[in-house]
Amino acid sequence: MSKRAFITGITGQDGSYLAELLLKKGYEVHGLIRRASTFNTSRIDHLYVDPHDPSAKIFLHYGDLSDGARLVTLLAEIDPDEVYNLGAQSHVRVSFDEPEHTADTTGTGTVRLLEAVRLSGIETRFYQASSSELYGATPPPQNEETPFYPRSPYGAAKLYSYWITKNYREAYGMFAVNGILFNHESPRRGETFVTRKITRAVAAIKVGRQENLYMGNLDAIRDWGYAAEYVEGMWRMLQADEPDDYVLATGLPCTVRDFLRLSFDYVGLNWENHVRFDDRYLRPTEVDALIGDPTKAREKLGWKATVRPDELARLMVDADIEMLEHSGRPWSDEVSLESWREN
Ligand code: NAP
Ligand code: G4F
Repeated sequence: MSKRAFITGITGQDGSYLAELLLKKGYEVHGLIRRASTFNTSRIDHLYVDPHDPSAKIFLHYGDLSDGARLVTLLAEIDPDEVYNLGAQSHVRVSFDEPEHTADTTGTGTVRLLEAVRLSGIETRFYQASSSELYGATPPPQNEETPFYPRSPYGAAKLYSYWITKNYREAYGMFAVNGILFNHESPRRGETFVTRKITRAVAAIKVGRQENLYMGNLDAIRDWGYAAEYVEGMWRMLQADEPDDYVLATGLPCTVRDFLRLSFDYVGLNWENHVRFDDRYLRPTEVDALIGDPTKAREKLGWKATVRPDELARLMVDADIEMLEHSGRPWSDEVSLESWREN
């Protein structure tokens, strides 16, 4: 019997990589998708098999983290061995515009799902997508012992989710863990997060379709890793003997300015000729520096990030150039990691 997993946020960056990973490992994968008037499954279309086909191992179910009753019904029906809660309003800047919605999805959504696990009476392991945004104003390096000080409605909602996950572990003996993940990116990254915004613009400028790129704070320091590697860490957390919380990070600092330079340099352009300032991209409160210490994940889970920010920038720029130049393919990161190392 293959294991069954349930993923909220399966249509997002991480959900798509996690679904891929679990299918490769022989899992039956069930994903929660939101009903939308347009298709919102482009990141997982390549994985989809018609459920009438007996070889189908991926199944999609309509639902929403705001709808607790639906979550109970679904979990009782699917009876998964593992639940990955990746669904969220995940954009920090947007959370200042939509604080209530962010609290409802990114915060209360987590307790709805935990309650659904409890009320449906299933035995399952639970992964919560916690975030380095929890550290907010606390200076780096940050590890599992570092105090939290969130700086946005998104960070505050994730803080609630972190604690409620821990509480269900302690109160009900649930195998529930927090993965405290530092920023991780890929060619599937949402287009308005800073790395992807930069690499898409570099591609467009390179092929002559764009002149300028408007940006906010270039001084922020982030610890940027490659998303495909981080989903392996999520899975490992649920295979451990005991439930615990782990930081996943590269440990390498990089400013937004550094990432601009790396991306523009790669195609032979000077970033300073194209980047302009626009205060609409500033946040009312900023997180200045996130640099993770992933020692615990390395020692206890054997997990390590291997892709450095310079490789990440090259990988994303190439994928965006290819997408612009010829592909009908929506996500062109089939390029193997190995071939990147050779370049
Ligand atoms: P993402 O690309 O923005 O994906 C978010 C997913 O959540 C999408 O599938 C989205 O569905 C779904 N979603 C949004 N609102 C929902 C709702 N009300 N009910 C059900 N599903 C909903 O995010 P990501 O980068 O993959 O990140 C995955 C998770 O890790 C998120 O919880 C994020 O906050 C957290 N995280 C991310 C990072 C990072 O650097 N990427 C770091 C730390 C933590 P639609 O496709 O329909 O919009
Ligand atoms: O790419 P960002 O929008 O990501 P941010 O705020 O670090 O959040 C991401 O990582 C978190 C983990 O630490 C996740 F929990 C969260 O879900 C999300 O995935 O911005 C990165 C930095 C910020 O300091 C921002 O102020 O880039 C700066 N920035 C400068 N100009 C910009 C821009 N960010 C965006 N999105 N757009 C700009 O034009």
